[in-house]
Amino acid sequence: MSPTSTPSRPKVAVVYGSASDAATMSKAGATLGRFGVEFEEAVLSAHRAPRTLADWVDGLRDRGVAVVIAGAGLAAALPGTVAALTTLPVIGVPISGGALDGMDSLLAIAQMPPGVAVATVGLNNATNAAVLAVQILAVSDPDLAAKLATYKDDFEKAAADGLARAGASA
Ligand code: RP5
Repeated sequence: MSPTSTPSRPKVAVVYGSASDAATMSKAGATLGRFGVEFEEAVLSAHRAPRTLADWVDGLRDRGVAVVIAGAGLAAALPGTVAALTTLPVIGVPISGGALDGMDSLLAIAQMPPGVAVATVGLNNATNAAVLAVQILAVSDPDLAAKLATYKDDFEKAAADGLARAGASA
């Protein structure tokens, strides 16, 4: 299958192996959107369409993409294959389902051979993949770094508010 969405200047590419992964991977897009990070999205299987995938990876830098988020289930070759084909950082999202319910994809994505790196997040955790992508971009983008600081502060505020409410009701 070919790319499903291409904005003018995407900073992140979100790719997944099947349309059946779309709901899980939509959390990546939602989080990138929250930070105002443009992204492109594609459905491409490393096993079913390897040549189309390689062509797509070849064009990433020219489109301005700096980070790839790749999600797949079962014998999840997609993140590792993308990492083999590019020097851009690749974040892998193992997706649950099938007879082994994600243990297969978790190990396939995490257990990369030395020299070909994939940063693997937890099962179905496309949100964290997006947060990590934003953190990578924020190394050279002070505005994004400020947004990340606010994002993390909000966790502290929520915890403090919870304690205050618990104290008030005691
Ligand atoms: C993987 O196989 C995909 O990433 C998906 O998680 C899984 C099942 O794909 P479908 O049979 O639903 O297309 O390659």
